[in-house]
Amino acid sequence: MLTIYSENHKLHHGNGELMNGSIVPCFEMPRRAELVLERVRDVKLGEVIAPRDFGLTPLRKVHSSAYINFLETAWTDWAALGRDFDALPMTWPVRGMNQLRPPQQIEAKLGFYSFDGGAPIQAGTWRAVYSSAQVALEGAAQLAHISSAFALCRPPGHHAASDYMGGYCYINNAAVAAQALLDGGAKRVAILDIDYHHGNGTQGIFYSRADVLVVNLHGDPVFEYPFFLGHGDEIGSGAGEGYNLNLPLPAGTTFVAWLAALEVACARVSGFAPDAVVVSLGVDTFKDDPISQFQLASEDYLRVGQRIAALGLKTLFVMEGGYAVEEIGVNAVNVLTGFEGRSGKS
Ligand code: OKP
Ligand code: ZN
Repeated sequence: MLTIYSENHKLHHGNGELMNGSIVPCFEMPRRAELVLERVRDVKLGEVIAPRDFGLTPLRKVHSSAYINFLETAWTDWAALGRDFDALPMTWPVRGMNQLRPPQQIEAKLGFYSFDGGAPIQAGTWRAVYSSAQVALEGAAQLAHISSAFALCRPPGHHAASDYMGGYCYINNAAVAAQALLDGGAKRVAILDIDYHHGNGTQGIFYSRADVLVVNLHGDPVFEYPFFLGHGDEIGSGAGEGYNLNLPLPAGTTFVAWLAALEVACARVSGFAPDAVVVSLGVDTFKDDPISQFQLASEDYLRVGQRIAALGLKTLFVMEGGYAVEEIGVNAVNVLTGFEGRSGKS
């Protein structure tokens, strides 16, 4: 399988995040992508290429221009105040507050264009997230000639919606790729999100559309982040009614139970008869993931890949989460070798 990778992800390396009331080192770190790449090379998964530059236009199809302008300029605005530590939001315009007046001050912009404090902005963040989206776009472009590809994106994207960041995500790489596939001639695209967390951003972007089916398997938002989206009764709206499927699962979910949910997800994807599937590939469903509560083992990811291959569709894998850093390479690449019908290693 072809892998697309850009070194530019290293320009983003957040210093710390708030967890359980204290500042801890960021779980989302450059080493994650480096170890996935190392594993891709170790198992000889296939060629690794750098993405071409597809520009901003494809990003603007799923994100508002105001939001993209904010991302591009946020660090400069922040640094102009003499600040040299990571920019993080601290004030959000919640119920009853004015969301119509465009924010002027960087602190106001940070709150306006985010839903949590989990997406720090540094000097290199824009270049890193822009490149991550280009990695996804190269993967989508490659599907014109080949049947599957792996976009080794970092930072991840599925929590980012049309005009907000959060949960380590800025640009929604999977959504950008799905839209690019449609613009390249696909009539229908499915997004299968198997990251442990609900992909609220992806759901939001396509919620009222019937040309993109979004299916999510995730920790039930009654107990798990992102808490405010991802319930089973969110089925899409307007023309998109019936084209969003959430399969929330309880804490402690075993592989057997998870695989049963994947079966339901895959049946829905098949019923949609898409021209391609974009897999939001998070491996934070792993039993030793430091921020998650499912119980998948390394060898289980081989079967995940096998089941996705059985869909018989053009498939673009887009890297999302996974924070058991030492195991992330084996776990992510096991999905890919399982997909190819190769026996990986646990
Ligand atoms: C990003 B992706 C843990 C707080 C969770 C955000 C998690 C973002 C996950 N107590 N903070 O979906 O892997
Ligand atoms: Zn996740």
